[in-house]
Order: sequence, then C-alpha cells, then structure tokens
Amino acid sequence: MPISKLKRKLKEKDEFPCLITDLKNIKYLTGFSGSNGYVIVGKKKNYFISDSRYELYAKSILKKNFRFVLQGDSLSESIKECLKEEGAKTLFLESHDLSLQQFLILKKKLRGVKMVPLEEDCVNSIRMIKTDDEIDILRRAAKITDDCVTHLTKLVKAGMTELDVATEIEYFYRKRGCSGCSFDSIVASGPGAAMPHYMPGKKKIKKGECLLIDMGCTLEGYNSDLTRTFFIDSVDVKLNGIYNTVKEAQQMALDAVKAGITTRKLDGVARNHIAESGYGDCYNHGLGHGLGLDVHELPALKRDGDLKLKNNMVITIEPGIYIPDLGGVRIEDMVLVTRTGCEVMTKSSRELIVI
Ligand SMILES: [Mn+2]
Repeated sequence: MPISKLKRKLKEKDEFPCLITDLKNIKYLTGFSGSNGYVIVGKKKNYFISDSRYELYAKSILKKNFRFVLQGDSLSESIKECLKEEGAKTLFLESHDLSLQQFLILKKKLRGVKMVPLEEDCVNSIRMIKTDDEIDILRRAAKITDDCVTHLTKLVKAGMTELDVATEIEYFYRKRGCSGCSFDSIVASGPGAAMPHYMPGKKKIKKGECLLIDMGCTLEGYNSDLTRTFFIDSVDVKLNGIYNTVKEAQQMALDAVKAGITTRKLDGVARNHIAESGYGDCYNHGLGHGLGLDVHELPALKRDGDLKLKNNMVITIEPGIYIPDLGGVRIEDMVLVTRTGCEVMTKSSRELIVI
C-alpha cells in the first residue's frame, strides 16, 4: 500500500504531520482524481480534505484509514482541525508543489504552526518503483502507443500537415479508451525535427524530409511516451548515418539497463557513443526519465545523476541527434527495469522506416 510505504518513510525523520498538495501524489495515495483535494498524513490518522462537490465521491473511494474532512470556506481551517486532532504544532510541506502564494496564506492563517519543507519529495520517490497494477496499466498504454505507430505508418504521406498527424494521434488514443495524449504530440518534419520540443503547425510534410513523432497516451491516469523518426519517400545521406548512430546509442543504453546501474553511468553509455561518432554537440538533453502518473517523473536520467536504478522502475531511453536546418533523429522507448536487465515495453520496430 502506497500510504504505508509513505508512513514508513516519514517515520525515518519523524516528518509528521505532512500536507500532500500534489494532485498526482494524492491520486497515487488515495485513488482520488478530482481537481481539489489535500491529504494530511499524521502520526495517528490520515486525513483527506476536499469540498462538498467531491464529498460523496471521495468517501466512496477512501480506505478506512482516512478521515474525510469537509473543506469549508478556508483550507487553513480544515488543516487546523487536523493539526488539533494530531496535537501537532509543525506541518511538513511538499515544496515542489505548494505555490509561494499558498504558502504565504497558510503562514498567515496558521499562526504558531512551524512549517517545514519535507527533506525530499517523499511520495515522488516512492512512485519511482511501480506496483504490478501500475506496470499492467503502463504495458497497456505502451501497446496502444505501438498500435498508433502502426496506424501512422499506414496513414502518413507527403502533403499532410504536421497538425493533421497530431490530430490523428489524439483521435486514435481517444478511440482506444484513453483520456487523451499524455502531452502535446511533437510532429516535426524536416528542419523542425532539429528542435527537440517542436510544436506542430500547418507546415506540410514533404518528400525527402525526416518526420520525428514523439507521442504518448494517458490511460487510467498513467502515461506512455514513445518517439520514432520516419523518412518520407527517401532518406538524406547524412540523416541516414545519424539514424544509425542514434539507433546504436539507444541499443547500447538498452543493453546496459539493469537494477544497480547509476543514471549517470547509463546516460554516459549513449552519450559517449554519440560523441565518438562526432555528434557530441548535437545531443544536449538527458537520456530519459521516469514515467507514470506524470509523463516526466523521477528518476531523471542525466549526466549528473547519482541515483541507482531499481527493479520495477519504468523509464524512457531516448537519445537523439539534432542538426539545425537539416533535421533530427530521436528514438525513444519505454523500459521496465528488472534485476537482470530490462523489458522494452514499447515494441515498435526501431529499424529505419521510409514511408
Ligand atoms: Mn520522453
């Protein structure tokens, strides 16, 4: 149970009671998926604060170890009520989420209460290790994304606009029972593919161009993430070489994934290969990121990360090479870390595909 894992973690540094404000963390701890809710994890009890709109729904999903506290006009009054019940004069906070404005209001209203940021993003670090149920949803989300790739390889052709393709992706996901895309799809053709976070526009996809598509769906609150780079009608010689380099770099990283490796070391595997191929300056983002309720969550796979991968983490592996005015190649897959290696959750072919 996520809540008992959190309690164990909070106990280590005696960080009770603690106010959880990050709605993704609240969904993780309780299943609640509304837009207004707060959790207080106390030494004695757990509290769920929300307004009357969510009272029935919240009560229907909350486990017995939560007490529902109806939020009236002010959140601080509800928090006071919980602190009183706990006999506490300190409140730990999620500093990655609580806005400065919210903090200043709470500080003013909760006089005499010491407010302390949690030493680390406790819930976020617990979320790194996925449960079997979460892995099951992520596998299904990966499958829908793979099916979307197949659909696109049949559908995309020169003359379509990038937005046409982006619209098709969203439609496909929704038809398959997803609540939508996990982020605005990147559909970047030709020179646009040189920008890792390009926004698709009315530009028409032309013959001879590369087409980078980075997309994912949200299924039951969980996100998938995949990138493929296609070529329209023919392949530029330079981009062909780049494609092979990125594919090799990604394969080397996939081969290196296993519980115990540090994020820095794993990032280096792909980065060194790209640098040795002469494209070190053309790859400036991290190798990947954790994936779950957020499309980017812990761990971050980057040059300076000391975190060790653990069994049942779900991460992306997504090296790329970007050449201004020419285009770019990125290949991204979702990966489940295991004790001995990994399972690549997205199964779409990584071979160079000319559409
Ligand atoms: Mn990604």
